[in-house]
Amino acid sequence: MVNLSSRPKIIFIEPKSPNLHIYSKFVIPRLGILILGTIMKQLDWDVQVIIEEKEELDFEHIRSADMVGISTITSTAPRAYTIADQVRALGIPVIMGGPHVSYLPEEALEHADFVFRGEAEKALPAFIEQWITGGDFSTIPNLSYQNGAEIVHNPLRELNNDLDSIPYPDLSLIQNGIKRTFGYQIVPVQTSRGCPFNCEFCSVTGMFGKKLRYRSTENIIRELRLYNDKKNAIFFYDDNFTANRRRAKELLAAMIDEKFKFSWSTQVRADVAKDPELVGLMREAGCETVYIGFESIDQKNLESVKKNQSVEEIKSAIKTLNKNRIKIHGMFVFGFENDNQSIIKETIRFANRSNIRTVQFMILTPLPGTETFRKLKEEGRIKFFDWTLYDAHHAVFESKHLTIDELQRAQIKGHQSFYSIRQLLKRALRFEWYQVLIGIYARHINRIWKKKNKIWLKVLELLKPNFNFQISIDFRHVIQLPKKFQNFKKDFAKLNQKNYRMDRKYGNLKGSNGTLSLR
Ligand code: B12
Ligand code: SF4
Repeated sequence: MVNLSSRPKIIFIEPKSPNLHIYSKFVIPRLGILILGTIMKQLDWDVQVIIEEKEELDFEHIRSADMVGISTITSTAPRAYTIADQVRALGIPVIMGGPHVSYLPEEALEHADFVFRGEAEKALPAFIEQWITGGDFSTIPNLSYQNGAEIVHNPLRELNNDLDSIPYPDLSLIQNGIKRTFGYQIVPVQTSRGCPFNCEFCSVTGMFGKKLRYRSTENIIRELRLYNDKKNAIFFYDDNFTANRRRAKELLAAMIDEKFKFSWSTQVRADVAKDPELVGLMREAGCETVYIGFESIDQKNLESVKKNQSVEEIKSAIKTLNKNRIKIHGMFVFGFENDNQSIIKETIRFANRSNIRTVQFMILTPLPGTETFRKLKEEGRIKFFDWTLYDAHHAVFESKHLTIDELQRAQIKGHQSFYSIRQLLKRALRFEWYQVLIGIYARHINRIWKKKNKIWLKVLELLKPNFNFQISIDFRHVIQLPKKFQNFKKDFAKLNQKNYRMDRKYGNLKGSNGTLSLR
């Protein structure tokens, strides 16, 4: 039996990203801890949600909690573990969840008392009941925990098919709500979970299943009414908003009937354009921008990761969406098996010439739990295991035809080219002021990113000629190299001195725990 005050307190934390990414300015939380926080509030707990990207952690304040819940993806896992260690040092129990720890619960249990794998809306209240009464954890679905010397992984519960039973996330659990960007509040709403596709690099299906699950249209509309303000911009967090066209049309028709004042954006696949009526309804219902994972303009690449998408579909999607005045944020990935310098060049040229408003060139990232991770690890091609680098902006594995350095440079080149002054002028001449603004912001982010990652880029350059060994940087950013690389060590030592100077000016260069050093 735990000794608790009459109104126990739980603080949920979303740790900040270790590095800049293209969305850095748009601080929007993931929904998991907001929903779980709402459930805990309904159980009469005092709940607070801290988004570290927005608000610094104050451990004096955290000390007042009876329990701390941390949510993490792969790139924020090291930061999540550091926070967990600090919280546990205060004698407060820590629970953890999110896609990274769902796949690597043993790793997380070195820092947390309990780990929830997969969805937790049902498991958390059941756990809390047992925790308070000092009961039996073996009955709690999805829970991993240490029982003496043994680690126990309870079986996973079937995915919840009744999404209407999940409460609307209470955004007021975040102090001062979600930060406004350019005067707008971006409001996260999720209408479905799961995706019927199974792209090898994606961790969504492992977490949320291949079967699509939907909330009812009435349930969604009721939530949307709470945000009916033209200063709001809804971001539908669905992985594939139009996966079921019939239900998407039903929802869109209801949104049109409501005459909502807000604009919205979401993620769709290129195949959305196969149904022009659907695209027309999206526009009519206020769709501003769609985020599309085009991934590659090389058919072999698309097939190699089972994307189930053709290059023709990409081109047709761009045409149809533009015709309907829906902006496109195109996401391309470098590092697939067939990628070489000429495909990279072609992809960048394609992005520049197509009417895509904003782009993101990412680097294929072997996220734990995915087929890509399994294959690349088995083939010994993953060279860096520092999770802070797993943010789709750092090259961590050897691709077939490109060195790690070349892969990294390809991504930088992509952004430099798409957001070049020349491209910005072209957009200005077309009076696309929003794109010009985003372009200026992207140029700024790219510049800072390169400065902050100077050491990283240098490391890749130095390692280029002899990259046939495995390097691992651990969470304290210690890089392990075979002894024979003495020259490298000297260069590295020089670099590290610079690093100290830059560190003061730009903040931490390599994550939260200090500088890169040789062991
Ligand atoms: C919205 C979103 C974003 C937003 C906001 C991100 C943010 N604040 O982190 C934006 C667009 C900025 C973004 C950016 C990125 N994203 Co993103 N994003 C999403 C998306 C689509 C929805 C997240 C969400 O709210 N899900 C719904 C809620 C209900 O799920 P949840 O938060 O995971 O919570 C449930 C469980 O995980 C668990 N749980 C979670 N936390 C906790 C905590 C406790 C204590 C407990 C008990 C349980 C628990 O219970 C919850 C309820 O069931 C997901 C895909 C997805 N379907 O989840 C990808 C996803 C999270 N993103 C991903 C990635 C890779 C990125 C980027 C690195 C790359 C990129 N795309 O640019 C960046 C980095 C962002 C960062 N934080 O550093 C990956 C992460 C995979 C991984 N293992 O790391 C995902 C899963 C997509 C994928 N393709 O695999 N993203
Ligand atoms: S990348 Fe998109 S389409 Fe592919 S499995 Fe993930 S969510 Fe589905």
